[in-house]
Amino acid sequence: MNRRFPRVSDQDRALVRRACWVLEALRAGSASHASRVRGARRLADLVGVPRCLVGRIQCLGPPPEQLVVLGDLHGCFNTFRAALEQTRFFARAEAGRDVRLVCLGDYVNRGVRSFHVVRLALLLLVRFPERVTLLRGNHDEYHVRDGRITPAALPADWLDACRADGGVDAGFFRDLSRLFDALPAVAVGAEGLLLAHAGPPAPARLRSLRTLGDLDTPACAREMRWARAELARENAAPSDGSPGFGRRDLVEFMERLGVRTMIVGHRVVPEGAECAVVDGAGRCRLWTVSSMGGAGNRDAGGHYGHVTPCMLVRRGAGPFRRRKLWWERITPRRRGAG
Ligand SMILES: [Mn+2]
Repeated sequence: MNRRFPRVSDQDRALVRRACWVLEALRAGSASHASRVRGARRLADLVGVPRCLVGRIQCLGPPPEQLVVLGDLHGCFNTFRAALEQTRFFARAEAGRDVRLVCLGDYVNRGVRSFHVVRLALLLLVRFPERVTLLRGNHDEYHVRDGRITPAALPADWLDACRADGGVDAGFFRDLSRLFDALPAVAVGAEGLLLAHAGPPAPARLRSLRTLGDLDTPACAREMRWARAELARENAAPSDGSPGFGRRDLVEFMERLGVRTMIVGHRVVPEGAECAVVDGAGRCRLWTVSSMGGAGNRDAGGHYGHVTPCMLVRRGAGPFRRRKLWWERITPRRRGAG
């Protein structure tokens, strides 16, 4: 079932290095905003801070004319491409329109076109570094030591497919793992918007959370890409040691940092998008979006047939309250038979 791994070309190697360089340049260019971003106690403190990349924190800057958010892709190149076509992202970005894309991570595994997804994501980042944010998911992590590659998340079908296809290029995976390490863990907007792959940091950490800068540690970033939602519970007590969060944990995190809308992927949502009001006052909302799969989607490699792939879109100028966040179904074109 696995599509053969496309041979890594010199162009691909150059693309990965170029993407690393783009992230480095973004960070270097953001140095003058670092103390404001790190020191922010609430997202509203970021008013007036332009788009910038400080450590693992992507500050989104003023709300754009159109924001597109994609959840997990898991090797589904066709849904990725269809989402871009449906929102006319490339054409609008080329025309200099104020459009933004945030991908929530999990580019690889399970689906069969993992590298196509990575390649397209990197091409977008390199072409539009001011418009594209690629967050890191728990699947976007490989460790390479002495030529041995260890994936952080299982199943690692992508790595298995590479192995079956005549061996893995350890040098390429090393470059790629460096790139994945360099991706931001969280994206924030002054209007009260926070995006992460999975969820808030572990509940035990919340009491010591004072500023946005506290999110920028390897441990915290890891928790935010592995967190498991248990909203039916008040406080999560994960038995298996993996970070989980309950409804109250989430509300505490959001209220502490002044987050009104949090958007995550990671958890599979069959409807493609789900919005949960998590506090009694109706101020804190958690959106979860899944952008992979769909019935009969051949890129999905037999997974996620029960999912209706969706994206979140926010449009419109004017005050934040007038900007509606909405979900749209992603409908990839059917490829011809054979
Ligand atoms: Mn995930």
